[in-house]
Amino acid sequence: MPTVRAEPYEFSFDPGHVALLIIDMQRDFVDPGGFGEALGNDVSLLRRAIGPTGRVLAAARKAGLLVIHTREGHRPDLGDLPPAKKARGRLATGIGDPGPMGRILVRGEYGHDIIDELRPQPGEPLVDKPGKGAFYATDLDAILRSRDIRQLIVCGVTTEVCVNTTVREANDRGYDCLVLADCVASYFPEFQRVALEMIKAQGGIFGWVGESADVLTVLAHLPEAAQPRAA
Ligand code: C5J
Repeated sequence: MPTVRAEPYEFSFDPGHVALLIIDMQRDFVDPGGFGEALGNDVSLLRRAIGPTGRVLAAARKAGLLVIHTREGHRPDLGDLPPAKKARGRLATGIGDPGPMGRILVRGEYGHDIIDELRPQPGEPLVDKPGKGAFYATDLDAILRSRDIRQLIVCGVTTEVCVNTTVREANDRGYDCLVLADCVASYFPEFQRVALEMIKAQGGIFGWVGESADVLTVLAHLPEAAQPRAA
């Protein structure tokens, strides 16, 4: 089995059973002029993850890995938006309200969609999630199990919120997660550091933390016979 340099120890890469999971690389979080920036955040901190994630995405596609994208958001009628989530933050302009890129975190709106740089290709599952975790109230687990996926390479935003929540959910369901430090990002440098520490602490209590360059090396050398079927 190929191994990837990682912490707390090397990650054994099981080529027939690994998928790439890209979490919430949505315009409203990542693009200038979106909801994230309107809240006063510096989106350049998130945008650092775009280049490395794009390279991992291209390599994963070339290697035939299953690629899954997620988006956080809600039905246009907001029927799946818990009142507590709507009220949180006491925002003048919050989820469901008209924002700089359409109604904020509402499915079908421009700001809710994935950024152009990482646009999903036809056939790549796109999982719409109403919560922070990608397993909550979605068919992600069914999609992964139907393809016998047991390992996830994780990219996306934000490290301490939707990435961490998803990795914890995945861990409880028996998946091994390798989180790529340069492919995940936070608006808060301290949270970025600590969120990654939490994943790899105590012998990898939630998973592994690695770097995209090491995964790119492994993906480039996958024997063709070992490659999983994308769909
Ligand atoms: C947040 C996310 N931060 N995708 N969402 O609200 O992490």
